[in-house]
Amino acid sequence: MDNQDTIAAISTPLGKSGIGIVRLSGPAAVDVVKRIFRSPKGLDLSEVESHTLHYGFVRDPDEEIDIDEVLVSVMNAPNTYTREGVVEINCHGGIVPIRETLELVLDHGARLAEPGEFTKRAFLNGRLTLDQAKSVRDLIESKTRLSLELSMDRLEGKFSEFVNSVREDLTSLLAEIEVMIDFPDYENSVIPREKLAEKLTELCERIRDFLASSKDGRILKEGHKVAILGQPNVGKSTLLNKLLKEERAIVSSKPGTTRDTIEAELEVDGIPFQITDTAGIRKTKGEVERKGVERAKSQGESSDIALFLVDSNSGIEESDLEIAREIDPQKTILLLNKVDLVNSLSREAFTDKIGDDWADVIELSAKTGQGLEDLENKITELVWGGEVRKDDSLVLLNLQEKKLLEKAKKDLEVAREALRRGRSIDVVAIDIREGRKKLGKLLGEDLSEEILERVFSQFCVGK
Ligand SMILES: Nc1nc2c(ncn2[C@@H]2O[C@H](COP(=O)(O)OP(=O)(O)OP(=O)(O)O)[C@@H](O)[C@H]2O)c(=O)[nH]1
Ligand SMILES: [Mg+2]
Repeated sequence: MDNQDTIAAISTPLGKSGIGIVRLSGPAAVDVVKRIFRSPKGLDLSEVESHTLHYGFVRDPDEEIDIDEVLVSVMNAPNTYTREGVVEINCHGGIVPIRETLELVLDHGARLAEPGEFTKRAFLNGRLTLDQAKSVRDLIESKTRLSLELSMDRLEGKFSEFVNSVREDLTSLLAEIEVMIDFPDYENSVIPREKLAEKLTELCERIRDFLASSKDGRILKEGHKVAILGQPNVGKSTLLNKLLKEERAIVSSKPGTTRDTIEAELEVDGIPFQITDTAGIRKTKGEVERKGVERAKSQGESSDIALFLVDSNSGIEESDLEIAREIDPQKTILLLNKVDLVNSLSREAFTDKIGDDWADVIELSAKTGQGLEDLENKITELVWGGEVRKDDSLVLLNLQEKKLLEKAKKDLEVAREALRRGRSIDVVAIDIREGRKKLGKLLGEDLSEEILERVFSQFCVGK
């Protein structure tokens, strides 16, 4: 790996804000920036104290024109993200000057960074474990505050900490086993087989609990599924639009307006949701409509939370009862919609007929927004009250890591089984070593260059 060159990239997304950072890392970072920086005070960037911020202009030295008014931060090795010299140029003038600034540093000695190369250098220079490096990716991609916090937890090493501690335990267990293998006659060296099996069981349980907590982490990142269900024309699409605060779905007084499901992302109190508006469910004749209705039903089944709308003006109808039979009341909020209309019936008129063991019953007007806050509160309450809590051990696991952890657990289970069946200790040791190796892999040990490339190329350029 040649880390002698200096890399550069735009390290902020090119959004509308017009503020962006061009970041450089490598031994020549300061020298490169010096060539294109003009300080009104005549400041020399190679003389300044590390980790300080300096005002000035990015200047094209050939054309002798100022490109942008900037703040430059200088961070000398090794106390930086990559452990190399890092300079960040904070541009203010919009996308064009940011691009021009990047081009200038590339013309004056820096090379364009590959995707994820900053993080890769941090990893290779021992600044981050592989796990932490991947967290940076999650951090970049995480959509809401809460999952951001979870990424932060992981960045602080909760995941590595856990894998490390299990691996340490396996290491000492193996050390004892090796003694048993090498000195079978030395009595003091023999650990009772039950004790070994017990220890393996304990480790398997720890991995299992950890995997369970990471499942919640996954949900938090992807969002809980919320399905809006109900007869045609009860106001499902109106509710979707109200929750999203935008006109996503078509609303009309004609029943059967929504023909297929509409999905959208929603954030309530920092929790991400994946919300689905469905076609109204009723007995149908048309083939197209029937398909939509079937999908609506299956949405109801696969969702974490269902919002079941009925029209508070028309009372409970046969189709409502039919839907009610299809869904789990525990995860369903019954919404008596259109309460803004004068003819809306009493709450009891509904619960008498359709039962009241719903997670909640809320009187709502999707049109005016009345009851909407109650609904949002209830949705978050269902999340917090249920299996998803922000727990210390929550981490974000990607699928590959989860699989590897599961396989390590499997190895330990096989070893325990071999112990039970009275197999020789040499055989038992093989699976324990195998499990330990997989945990090592999770920590970024014995990873081939090829795998590393793949992990890091998933990062955005500039990270
Ligand atoms: N007064 C009143 N009208 C509403 C309310 N919610 C929806 N409506 C009206 O009811 C009609 C149907 O609304 P939609 O949101 O299209 O109903 P939907 O359930 O999506 O209907 P389909 O897609 O056909 O299944 C529209 O005319 C809405 O303006 C409400 O809370 N109060
Ligand atoms: Mg609709």
